Amino acid sequence: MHKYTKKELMTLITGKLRRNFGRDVEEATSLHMFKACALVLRDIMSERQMKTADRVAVEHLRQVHYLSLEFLMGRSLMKNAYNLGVAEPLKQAIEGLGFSAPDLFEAEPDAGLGNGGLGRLAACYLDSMTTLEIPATGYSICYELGIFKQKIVDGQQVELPDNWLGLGDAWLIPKMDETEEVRFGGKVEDEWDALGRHRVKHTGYDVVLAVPKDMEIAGYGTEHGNLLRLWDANSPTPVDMNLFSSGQYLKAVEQRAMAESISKVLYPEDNHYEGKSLRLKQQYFFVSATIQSIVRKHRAEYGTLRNFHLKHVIQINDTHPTLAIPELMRILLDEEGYGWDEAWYIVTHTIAYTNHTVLAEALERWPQQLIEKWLPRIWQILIEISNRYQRALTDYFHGDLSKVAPMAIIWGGEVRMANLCVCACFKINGVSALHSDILKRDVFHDAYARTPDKFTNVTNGIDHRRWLSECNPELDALIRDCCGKDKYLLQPDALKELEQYRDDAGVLSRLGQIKADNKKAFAAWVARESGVILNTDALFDVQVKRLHEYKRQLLNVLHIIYLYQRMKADPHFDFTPRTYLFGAKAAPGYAVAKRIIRLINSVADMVARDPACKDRLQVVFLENYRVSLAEKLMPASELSEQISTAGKEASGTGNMKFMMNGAVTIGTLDGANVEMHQVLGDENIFLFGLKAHEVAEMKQKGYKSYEYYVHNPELRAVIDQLNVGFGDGVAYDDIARRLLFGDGGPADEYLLLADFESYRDAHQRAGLAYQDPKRWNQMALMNIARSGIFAADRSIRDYARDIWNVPVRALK
Ligand code: CRA
Repeated sequence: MHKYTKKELMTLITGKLRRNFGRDVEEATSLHMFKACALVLRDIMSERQMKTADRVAVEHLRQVHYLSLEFLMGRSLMKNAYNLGVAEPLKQAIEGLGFSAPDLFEAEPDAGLGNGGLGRLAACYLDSMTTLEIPATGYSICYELGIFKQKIVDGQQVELPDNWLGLGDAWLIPKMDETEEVRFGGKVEDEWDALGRHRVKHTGYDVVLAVPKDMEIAGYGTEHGNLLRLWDANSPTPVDMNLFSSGQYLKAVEQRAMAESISKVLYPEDNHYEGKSLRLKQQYFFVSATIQSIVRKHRAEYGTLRNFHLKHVIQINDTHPTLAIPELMRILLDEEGYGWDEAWYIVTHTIAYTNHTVLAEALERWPQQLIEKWLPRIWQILIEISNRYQRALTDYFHGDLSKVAPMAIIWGGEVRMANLCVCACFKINGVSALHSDILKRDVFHDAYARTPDKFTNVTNGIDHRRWLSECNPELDALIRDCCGKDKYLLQPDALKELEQYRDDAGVLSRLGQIKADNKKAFAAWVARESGVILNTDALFDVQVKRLHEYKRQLLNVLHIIYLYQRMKADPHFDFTPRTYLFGAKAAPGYAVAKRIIRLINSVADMVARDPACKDRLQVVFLENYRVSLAEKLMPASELSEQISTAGKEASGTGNMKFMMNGAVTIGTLDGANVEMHQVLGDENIFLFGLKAHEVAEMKQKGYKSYEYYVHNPELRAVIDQLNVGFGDGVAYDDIARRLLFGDGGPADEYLLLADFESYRDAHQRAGLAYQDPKRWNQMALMNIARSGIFAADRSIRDYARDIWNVPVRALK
């Protein structure tokens, strides 16, 4: 592998400045400089990716296609430099050309093409698939606007557009010649040719062009290169072509607007389904372009699709790309002329489905009329799949409608995407052990009984190179000293070797010092950005994730109010000083979530104004939580809040980032916390709350939140204060009502009141442990040492072995 030097990189960068921007270094702005650096790295990656593509073609290798409506990539300059092994020389080259390297890295906008965990997971997996040398391609939409930018104005969330492409497009290579055509609307008719052969005739449709914008993906310590293919929606009709005919003209304008709106904006809902026709069009646009593109290349290489399932596996990230199933059927039936059974065999041996949620409001159920109107041929195919499945189920369950009905694909005028996946996919996986169990026992119980071999688990993982080595260089240095240099970068299990130092006072105090330094660095950044001064002597207690009622940010707030009240009532109340940090975006239409953000800000304000809280209690809401903010925050965090109602968080991945950076978790036995607890033991995690089965039982019996309010005077005082407010003139009686009476839905749906006391006790234990630095540092060390199983490399090895059936890079 060629090792680029500072000098070489300087030459390459100045060359780009001159050729692409007509500038000498002296005239270049930092934006030119950023783009020039990106282009230099892009060239290196393109070279490698093309070699990989050649090898895949020559050796006829089996390929993975990862379809996801979201890839939350964050920044790429540092990441790519790191993976290419040029991080140091690049920094030197930038400085050598008279620019500040840190400022330049900071100038890059986050590619925010995702909402939360699901989108970030896809990004981490691209890194691991490439590092593990799997021939793989990611596919998504090239949204012009990523996840909105969040401003807090008067304590409330305001959304601003995130136009990332101005600089972000430096990473994208448009490939006009690989444009695909996607059809919407029109009508389909049966036709027979002179020989009596049946054909489907589709007429009167609108065409949207899908233009690929490819992003190169570099792996760590390998020449292997993969691509993320982002589809940009374009209109095929230049508007003025049809000026002479007014009907045509208006239609052309309409069509143009429709086409261009498709890739305009990412839907900002996390874990929530909204049956909007634009979203359906996004899904089909992306799926159709992707499948056509894979099929086109396959045909060119093999001249037949008969071996398609042998050469490709398509992994769909949740149900959002489910239309890949009927779309591949359509191509095999209508374009290749295969019979139903042969087409179905290929489809059902190609596509695998990852489920990411059990929340009812997130399950996609598309209204029949919407699909019928926009995707008439797909609709016909769906009916056929649904009918055949229903006959098979009726047979299998001896006509028992109580089994058949919940499993049906088309039912009550809706298409149930998860059921379609369960029917057609050869594997179905959940994303943590607990979640996969819930899928088998509960959500897909009867499907599991019929086809148990389809169901499996792959616990989520994170890119430990980004989320540890890159973002926490001091900790990386300590690990290198203790765990055999850089071995852990490709063998995350090597982190275990840290355990030998669990009683080593030197290592423990160094670990403590690293955390202290990272807290100071983070506080300095917050001060620069917002003017807020964080108390770095206090325990950094952090809850950052999307705002969702099931994630229970509100439980955290209730407990903070409790601490405040105790402190006010008794100035000698003994508790460990805490700096509470929150970061969370709420979906713009999720009113309750937005109220909770405002509540956090009201409480933060009250605490900040009260001199009694000085040096003891601080609450700060970090604006615009995003990947690049998380990279600064994780290394500085000490207590990680993972407090969802048990059974609701499919996995969580933030929990793993905290753990790897030596934060200790306070959490419920939910999602991957269960597996964290398994490796950590009771002594290295602060568990509390009801277990998943207890939650179910309590709901079954009839949960009455009001009883907790009546019987626990401290909790009562907290909720009463919601009614009164916090000194800024805003009352939160709506939230109090929701907890006690339900405000339309069930009272306290997520059992905050039931878990309150146990949560408070866990906090007490955590506070006490923090008073003993040696014990705390030891816990931190054990968390880091045992976090290796949460590396995305491990997840991808699981996928490769249990689902994809592809070889992976061997460990040296
Ligand atoms: N919101 C789950 O809620 C999980 C990620 C990635 C989520 C998280 O618990 O870690 O997926 N589910 O598996 C989801 O998006 C549509 O469902 C998430 O990010």
